[in-house]
Amino acid sequence: MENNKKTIVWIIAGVVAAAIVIYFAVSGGLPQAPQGTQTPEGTVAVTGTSPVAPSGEVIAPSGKPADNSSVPGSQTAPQQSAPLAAKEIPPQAVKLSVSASGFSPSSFSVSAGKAVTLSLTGADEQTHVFRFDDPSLNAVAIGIGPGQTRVITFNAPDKAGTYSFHCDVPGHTARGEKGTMTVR
Ligand SMILES: [Cu+2]
Repeated sequence: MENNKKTIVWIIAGVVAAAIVIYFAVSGGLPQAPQGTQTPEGTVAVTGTSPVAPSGEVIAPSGKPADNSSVPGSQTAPQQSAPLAAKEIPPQAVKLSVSASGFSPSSFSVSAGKAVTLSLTGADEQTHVFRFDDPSLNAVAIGIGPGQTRVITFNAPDKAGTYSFHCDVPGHTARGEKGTMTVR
């Protein structure tokens, strides 16, 4: 009788241990605090950027899902942050810098439809404006002054493919300030 009870205790302990191992394997590790600030609309990566709803959709100031093809900075557009310190760039951000020698890195990849937080840092004493070439991403724009960093959160296009971007300041694209975002 005693031995049976011990066996049952060990079986239960084994099942609990297995459940814990499976939980961490599935969840990808120890539970982490959400990256960003929680608001009623969703998680904000950096103050001023658009919140990401639990559904994964980026929400515009209008309260509706952000329209990437709208006018940059408008009520229906994904919002860029105010200038912030480089150490405030959220850990999940795709980090780009730009100077007269171009964007670094000049290419990056994102997952189709997923919320992307993109940071842009000016690495010289000039103004730069990140824009995509495709009108469907017209509102996904970041403008920075000399040495500034700003961040934008937007939903990647649902359609896989390569989306080119450039610096919109006259003369800057011609000298090589361009690159590509690959959507997978
Ligand atoms: Cu530029």
